[in-house]
Amino acid sequence: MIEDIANTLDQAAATGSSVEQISLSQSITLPQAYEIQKLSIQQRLDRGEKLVGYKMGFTSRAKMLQMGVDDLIWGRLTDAMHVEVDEVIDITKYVHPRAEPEIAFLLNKPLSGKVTKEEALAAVEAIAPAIEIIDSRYTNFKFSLEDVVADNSSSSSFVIGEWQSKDSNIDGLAMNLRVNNEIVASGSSNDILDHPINSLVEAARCIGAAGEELKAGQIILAGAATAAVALEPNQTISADVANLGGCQFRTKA
Ligand code: OOG
Ligand code: MG
Repeated sequence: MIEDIANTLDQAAATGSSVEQISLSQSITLPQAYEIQKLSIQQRLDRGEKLVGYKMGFTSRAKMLQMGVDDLIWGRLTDAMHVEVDEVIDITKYVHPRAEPEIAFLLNKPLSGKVTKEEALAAVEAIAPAIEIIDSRYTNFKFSLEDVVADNSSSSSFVIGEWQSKDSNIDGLAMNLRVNNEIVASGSSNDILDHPINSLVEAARCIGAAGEELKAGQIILAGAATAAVALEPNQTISADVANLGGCQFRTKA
């Protein structure tokens, strides 16, 4: 049953088609949901994709309120999910994509289990402004906690801006999401668990509890500072994070 759900979600993601929420027809536990996520991402890895990091979700109130889920979640990132800065994506390949402004950490040391903020920062090689493109595979972007976790926490694509020094200040930075240069969502880096480094601490804890570790060279997305915004054709979407800079991508007309 777990395998069947994992296959269904993998195929939905691969073909950009929606499926019914699992929780409408059967009940799964949170550990089972993470097991489904792992199996469905394994299908991608079996097709040659590489694991490049992890994403944290529901690390801000804005996101919890938008989606009605208030537990931290995480998902896996593969190389095929990476969208280059200025790349033009075809949103017909997605189900109902949304964009959200984030901060990314690049690691130069492994991290796992209970770590302090200082230990987390000591494992950071660089920090960058980022955009996550989330795309729930469930009809109408509706899900329970277990549903979204099984669906790799809606992870779909991500854009990373230029890497900045690990010593960059990331405390209380204004973060904006713009569509065609107009601000559509604004927040602060401290909307992410009071400070984005806390998200890396949580990533080490959660992923450690799942028996995995964050590795040198991996990217960790800290989670969105604002609600996500639905994508439409022919848009330029950018995120800027005060002194960290910004990044952008476009959608095909
Ligand atoms: C779940 C993913 C949440 C974030 O940054 O909070 C997330 C969703 O909103 O569909 O990526
Ligand atoms: Mg996100």
